[in-house]
Amino acid sequence: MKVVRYAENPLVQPSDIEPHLEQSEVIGAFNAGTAKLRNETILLLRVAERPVSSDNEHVSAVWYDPDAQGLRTLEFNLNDEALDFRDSRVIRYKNKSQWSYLTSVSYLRVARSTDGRHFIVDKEPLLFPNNRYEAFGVEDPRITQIEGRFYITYSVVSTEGVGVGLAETEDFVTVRRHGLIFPPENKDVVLFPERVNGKFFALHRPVPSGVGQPEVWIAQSDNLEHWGNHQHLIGLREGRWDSRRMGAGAVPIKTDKGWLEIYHGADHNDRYCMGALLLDVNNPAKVIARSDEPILTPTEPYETEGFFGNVVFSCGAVVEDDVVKLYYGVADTAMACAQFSLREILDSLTYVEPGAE
Ligand code: MAN
Repeated sequence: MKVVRYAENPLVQPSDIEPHLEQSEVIGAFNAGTAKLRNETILLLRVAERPVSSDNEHVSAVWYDPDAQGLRTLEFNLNDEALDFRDSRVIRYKNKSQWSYLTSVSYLRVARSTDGRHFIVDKEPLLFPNNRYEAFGVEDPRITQIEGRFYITYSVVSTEGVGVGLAETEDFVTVRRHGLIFPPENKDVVLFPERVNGKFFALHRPVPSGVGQPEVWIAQSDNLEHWGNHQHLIGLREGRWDSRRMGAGAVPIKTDKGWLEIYHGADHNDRYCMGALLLDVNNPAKVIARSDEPILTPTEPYETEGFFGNVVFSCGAVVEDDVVKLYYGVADTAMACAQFSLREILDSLTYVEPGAE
């Protein structure tokens, strides 16, 4: 399959962005949702900032304190035996009964482009943590245009866990929150762009903590806020690129073969790749075909090296006839884009035997 990465990659990176917080640095501009607004390509970036460390012995975490209704900074000593700093994204207490902190706070900020390659980042965030469920940040937005309005699904992170919020905008200047649509632990919620048999559909990814695995589910709704009729959709595959973790990525694309969903999978080495899934056009809970091999793997230096390397992670694509412009976060650091042929993606899928999934 031909994959054409843009020569301009990475398209947006931390150095392009002024920090929003004082005494802070931008360490990531990644995992952006996409939309077309008139002649503009919109990237709704997940921007991650962290306080600039005062010395080499401490790291700080900043979070929204709902009681004080403002931001607070906590300092952690890197030599503290009670703490585990091995994952660059999280500060964990070895004693599991104490909650973890994130090493950065994420919020959502708009970048705009008229050619899809050169982006200008808005001065202010579109969505900044402002309630207890968003205390540690808002992350990884997906944007679906439904009946003329843009709906944003995004991860909310707090001591209560990771859940999913819904917001709505018309212009990417103002935004209205609808509250949480999936409680913890859940992520990677993507809404279908139109009703099927009169119902709205969403893909979601719960994380069972006892029995069960982080796998993709599908749910239905009459109003986008209340979801039911949950069904398990696809599972992890041992020995493959999606053996450890997975979740929906871009908004499902309606094709003559069915709904094409481009999703992410990670293996046991935490290498994140993108692959695809084909769902029945009239019954999206039915899997027709799936990628045996990923369609995009981290190979370029900007994909293999960064804050958390070996990650390609898409939250949105722009589709024009046969051309799929897949925007994707690289190494939890920056944004890139690669072009695919829709037909080639469809032709690359392996058809699932009835009853096999
Ligand atoms: C994981 C990673 C992080 C993210 C947290 C909370 O650790 O995806 O980037 O901040 O989960 O969602």
